[in-house]
Amino acid sequence: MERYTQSKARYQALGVDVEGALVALAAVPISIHCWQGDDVTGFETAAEALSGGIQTTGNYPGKARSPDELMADFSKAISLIPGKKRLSLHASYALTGIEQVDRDALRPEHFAGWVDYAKKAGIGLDFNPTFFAHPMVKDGLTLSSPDQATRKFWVRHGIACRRIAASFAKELGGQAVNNLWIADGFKDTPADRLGPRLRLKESLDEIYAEKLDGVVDCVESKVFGIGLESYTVGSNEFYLSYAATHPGVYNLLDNGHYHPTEMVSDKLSALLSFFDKIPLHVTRSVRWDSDHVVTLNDELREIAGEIVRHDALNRVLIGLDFFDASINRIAAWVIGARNVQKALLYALLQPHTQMKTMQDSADFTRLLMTQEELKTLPFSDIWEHYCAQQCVPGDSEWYNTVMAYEKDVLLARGQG
Ligand code: RNT
Ligand code: ZN
Repeated sequence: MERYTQSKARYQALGVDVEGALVALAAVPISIHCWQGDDVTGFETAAEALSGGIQTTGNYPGKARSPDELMADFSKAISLIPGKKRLSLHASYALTGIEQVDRDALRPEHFAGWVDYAKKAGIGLDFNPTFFAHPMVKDGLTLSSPDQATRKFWVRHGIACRRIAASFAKELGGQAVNNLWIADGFKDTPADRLGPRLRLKESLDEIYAEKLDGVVDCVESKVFGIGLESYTVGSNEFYLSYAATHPGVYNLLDNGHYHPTEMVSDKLSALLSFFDKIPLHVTRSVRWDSDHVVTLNDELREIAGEIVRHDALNRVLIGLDFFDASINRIAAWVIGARNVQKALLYALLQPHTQMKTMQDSADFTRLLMTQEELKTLPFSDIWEHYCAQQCVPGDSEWYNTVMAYEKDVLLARGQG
């Protein structure tokens, strides 16, 4: 407590409202993805191998094999993460029991178990249609397929998923993000780049035709995927243009989906100039869109800085998207989500108004000095205080809880 008081005084001397920062941070929801818990496997009985150029690597023991296991693991993870949490589901995590329901026939009732779970956990739900790992992916294409039956199947899936997201919003209150990502693309130089994009546009128009309350529709672009190196139908320009011309559809930014020196932190202010919301997938790409666990690196801090300094905490919808099968999966969730919280707190503990004034008066020397000296202020004292306030373990404490759970629960599951 004494350390907190002393450290708080140092921030306050710079004009930072520390107590206000903690209140603001506690109100920001982080949408945590279900798919870190089982390596993006899902529960479909006829599940296919992961496709679409995304991949999990590693075979750390104890992955969740059933809805009950995934729910238990997720509950363990969120008990160790401060702040407001949501759960982001994929359509492939439907709870259809022994019944086999194809993706175009999914209905809200197939997610009733998740809604019950969310109600008990006191969290909101977000959703993602699953356009990969399925026999109806034809020659690598879904919504942009030249085959009418294929394209229509996936349009039906898109429509079904929006209705499921709307049911989440209705059941749980507030809004539910429904994020559409497809892997459609080609390995080698296409003969026709326009045709698939026009078909995708037509499919999206069909999917978004129905007016639904409570759904935040999002489209997620990508630069390339493994096996799809030469062309991605849903590119950045395509979806950005689509969102800009279709009110109610938003352009989701995944920070693993751009050229390596292109930064999502720099894109936020551009989109904030035109959109009232920006959905995010926070991830970490190492050499490619590898979806490593999010670390507290410069770009994460810059993304958080942009959100905070433009007063956009309620306009940027923060979601996580990583999947590492080589380490304890609960620890992966906890490390990634706590890092996003840390980055936001770090950003909230900066004198942004003063720094903007330095920029506007061309006092760049003072600005650089301030930016650098902020880095060594006693951040961890404020963070530890926040964790205690939120009734979650501090930095050196949560790990033992995860290891005890691994020993008692995860290792008892065996492989498979
Ligand atoms: C893939 C996209 C997409 C997926 C999830 C599983 O590159 O980032 O968001 O990771 O839908
Ligand atoms: Zn993503």
